[in-house]
Parts: sequence; C-alpha cells; structure tokens
Amino acid sequence: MSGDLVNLLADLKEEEVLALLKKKLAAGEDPYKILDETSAGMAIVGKRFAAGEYFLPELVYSGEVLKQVNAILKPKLSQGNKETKKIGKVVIGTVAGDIHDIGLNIVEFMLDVNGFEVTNLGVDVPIEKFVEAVRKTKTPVLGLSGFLTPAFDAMKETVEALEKAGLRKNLKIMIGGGQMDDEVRKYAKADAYGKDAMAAVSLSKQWYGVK
Ligand code: B12
Repeated sequence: MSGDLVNLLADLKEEEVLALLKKKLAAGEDPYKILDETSAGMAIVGKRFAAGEYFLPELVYSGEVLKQVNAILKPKLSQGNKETKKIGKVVIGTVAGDIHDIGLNIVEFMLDVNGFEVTNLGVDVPIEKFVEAVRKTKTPVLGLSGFLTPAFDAMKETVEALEKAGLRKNLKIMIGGGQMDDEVRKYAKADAYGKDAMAAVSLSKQWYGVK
C-alpha cells in the first residue's frame, strides 16, 4: 500500500483508501485527525474538478468513496461520547439549490452524539421550509450548510425570511460548508461561521450555555 490517506482519496483509490483507513483505526489513530485528512483529500478532488482534470463522474465517485469512509469512521467518532440527556434542539439543512449533504450528515451525527436533538431537513431546502421548521420546533439554533457559491444568496435570503417572519430575535444561526467563510457569514447576516462539525457542536453548546 502506498501513499497517505489524503492523496489516496484525492486519487480516488477506493480499495486502498478503505484498507488504509481500517489500518489507521486498528492502530488507534485519532478518528478526528482522520476526518480532517478526508476533508483535505476531498478539497484536492474539488480543485482537480475546478481545473478540468476531473469531471462529474469523478466528483460523484469521490462522494461515494467518502460515504463509505464515513460509515466506518462514525462508530469511532461516537465512542465514549454518547450523551443520554439531550441539551436541546438544533435544526440543520443544506440551503436551496444545493444538494451537497456529506458534510451536513457529519454535522448531524456530531451534534447528535454530543447531546443535541437534531432535525435534519436534508438538501435543497426551500426557504419556507426553514421558516416553518424554526416556527414549529421553536429551536434556538439553526445551522445552514452550503457548498456552492449560489448558496451565499440562498443563505442570505433564508436569514431575511426568518427576520420577516419575526423569528430571528431568539434564534442563533450558524453557517458552514465548502465555500463558506466569515465573509459569507457577514453577507448572509448569520451569527457564526463554523469550519467543521466540531465547530457546529462548540457553537451550539456555547449558545445553550453548556460546556
Ligand atoms: C463530493 C462533491 C460533490 C458530490 C456531492 C455528494 C453529496 N451527497 O454531498 C456531487 C457529485 C453530487 C456534487 C455535485 C456538484 N458539485 Co460538488 N463537490 C464535491 C466535493 C468534491 C466534496 C464536497 C464534500 O462532500 N466534502 C466533504 C465534507 C465532509 O467536507 P467538509 O467541507 O470538510 O465538511 C465539513 C464542513 O464543511 C462543515 N460543515 C458542513 N456544513 C456545515 C454546516 C454548519 C452549520 C457548520 C457549522 C459546519 C458545516 O462540517 C463538515 C464536517 O466536518 C467539493 C469540493 C470541496 N472541497 O468542497 C465539490 C464542490 C463543492 N462541488 C462543486 C460543483 C461545481 C458541483 C456541481 C455544480 C457540479 C455540476 N456541474 O453539476 C454539482 C452541484 C449540484 C447542486 N445543485 O448542488 C464546486 C463548487 C464551486 C462553487 N464555487 O460553487 C466544488 C467546490 C468543486 C470545485 N472546486 O469546483 N459535488
């Protein structure tokens, strides 16, 4: 077996990726470090796609490989971390026009194992559906995920719609996903940007006032 996880994933070497992953876990490597490596590998896939070296089939395939990786990683990430008493609700979803959900599902999983009651609205969520979910669940925390540039506007419009509906005052909104950063956070008028699933957990805990 040659290469590291980042490059094997970037090169879409499915079998070698899975074999190395299992080896790393068996050797007791930190699953969070492995999670970071998979993100780095996917970032290279994205760059190759943008550069015209990879095409849509490779993008789809990378998503499939990553799903398998995550299925193996998940039980390790939750070990010793199963909260029984729930802290509170968090509603999450990928904004309208965007169908990326691998990051979103990791966020859901990490929030869940860290004691939150998560409502995952899925992908390409229409603005009204976010508004309806916030109204119905009375959640104080909303997470918007997005991986595409057009998601900037979808996020902004979602926040505006929540404002118009009178639901913004008692609501903390975090954003995250591939192309998001603090500039987008400002543009969308959200409360925070989180770079990964653990940031989603930290922000939610902070807003619920728990350590
Ligand atoms: C896999 C992939 C796909 C898969 C998605 C499969 C799936 N079920 O999600 C498929 C093939 C479907 C796909 C489709 C497309 N994709 Co795509 N895709 C990717 C790729 C390679 C990886 C994304 C991914 O899953 N990464 C893995 C996750 C785990 O990584 P992560 O970001 O570290 O996740 C963490 C954080 O983001 C954070 N997080 C996520 N959400 C949230 C939310 C909150 C609240 C918080 C706090 C944190 C948080 O937590 C996560 C876990 O730690 C990216 C490249 C990239 N670097 O992002 C392109 C990329 C996002 N795709 C891109 C494009 C262009 C497309 C298409 C338009 C291609 C096309 N021509 O059809 C379509 C879009 C369709 C649509 N309407 O959405 C572009 C976007 C460019 C842009 N600026 O808009 C990218 C950047 C590739 C590129 N460089 O060109 N894609």
